[in-house]
Amino acid sequence: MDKRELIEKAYELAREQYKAFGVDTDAVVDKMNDVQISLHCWQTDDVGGFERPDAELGGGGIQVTGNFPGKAQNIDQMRQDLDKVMSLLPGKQRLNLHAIYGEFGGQLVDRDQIEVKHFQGWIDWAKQRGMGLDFNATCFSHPKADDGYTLSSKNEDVRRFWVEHVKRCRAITAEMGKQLGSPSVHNTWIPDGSKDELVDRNGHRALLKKSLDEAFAHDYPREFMLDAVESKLFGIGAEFMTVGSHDFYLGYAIKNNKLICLDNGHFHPTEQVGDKVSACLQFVDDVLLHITRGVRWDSDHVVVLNDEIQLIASEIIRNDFLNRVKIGLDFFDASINRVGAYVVGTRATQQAFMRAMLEPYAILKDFEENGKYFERLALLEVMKSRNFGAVWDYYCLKNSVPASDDFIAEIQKYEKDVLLNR
Ligand code: RNT
Ligand code: ZN
Repeated sequence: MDKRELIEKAYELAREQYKAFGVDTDAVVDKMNDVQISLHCWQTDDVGGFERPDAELGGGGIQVTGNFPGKAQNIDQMRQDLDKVMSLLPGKQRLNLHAIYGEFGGQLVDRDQIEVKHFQGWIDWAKQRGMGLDFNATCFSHPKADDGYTLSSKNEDVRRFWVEHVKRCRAITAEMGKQLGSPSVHNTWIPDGSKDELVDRNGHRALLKKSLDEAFAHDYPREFMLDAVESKLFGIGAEFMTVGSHDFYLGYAIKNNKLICLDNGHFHPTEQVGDKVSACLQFVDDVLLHITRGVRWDSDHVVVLNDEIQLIASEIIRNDFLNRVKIGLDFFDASINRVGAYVVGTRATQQAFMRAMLEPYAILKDFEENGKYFERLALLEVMKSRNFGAVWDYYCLKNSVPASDDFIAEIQKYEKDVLLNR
């Protein structure tokens, strides 16, 4: 039997098995089109950016480790990698850019000077591919971020500089959304915090609120852009206190009708972002996710299909929240083939959503509401061993992308032909 026949046969059997649980696998394969993932461009170059040649991630408590060969060193290489990644992913994705990834034409354009023209190339590139774009202010890896504070800085010049940067980033984001006909999300994350005892927490938080109010003063139509704010528990070098904590940003988002960005590396390890989705969505219209894998800390390992990611996806699907949750990725690993890392992490995220869709939710909910808790637990366990891989492979086949492990050989070839020649 050839591979295609094997996948189709396995799918037919899986379809019958799932049908017995009241799950329509054909509908699931179609519904997967609604899961649009915003690909974080920074996995291709370790959050370096193109402001300066050989730029490296600096400061802000985020770190990339490893030096696997073949990192994208310019925009062409990054686009080549992104196209390769997308060719190995089923479904349709968006692209998530940071402000340091503009086309600056070899000039040093400071962050308070960036304009739409520096991103027009990306907009055109996305348009050709029928993709939406998302955007992020880059409030780190910059001399004006070196003392640990940006939007909450007590140095008025520094604070104003970052306010101007965020304002410009929002204008660029709105233009992206306008030209591409799909709202672009602008996310603000800042590294601000203190390594050690800080006595004026309130002062910095008041400054952050003031800066956000200034930077967000201009209202853009929702069909062009949406603002998100990203909280964090701590970062390296900001262990003692982080200005933009979850309480701070959730409050800000609720009061100002913004999106709260939940990065699952940004909480205490026993806290689950999956549990926060339905809590936040009682009070904000939309949530932005940064899907990642923290290993002991916010290490941004490549996402794998683990319980944490599954709960996030399951909560979204169980409650039909797909239209209120924007799905972004945020991991960066330079110790293995970056394109391979990208594909593994994105596929794992997609798979979590597919598994969530294959859950017999109506039956489980019925057990729950009738106090049948053994039955609920048992069925959840049984579903773990159903043949979800057969449905996944069929979905890949239908999307003309490699199924099963076939993408590994493709990436090995790309490594040999492209990455190792850089
Ligand atoms: C940092 C935040 C932030 C960044 C990216 C590069 O802790 O998670 O989202 O990782 O913006
Ligand atoms: Zn993040």
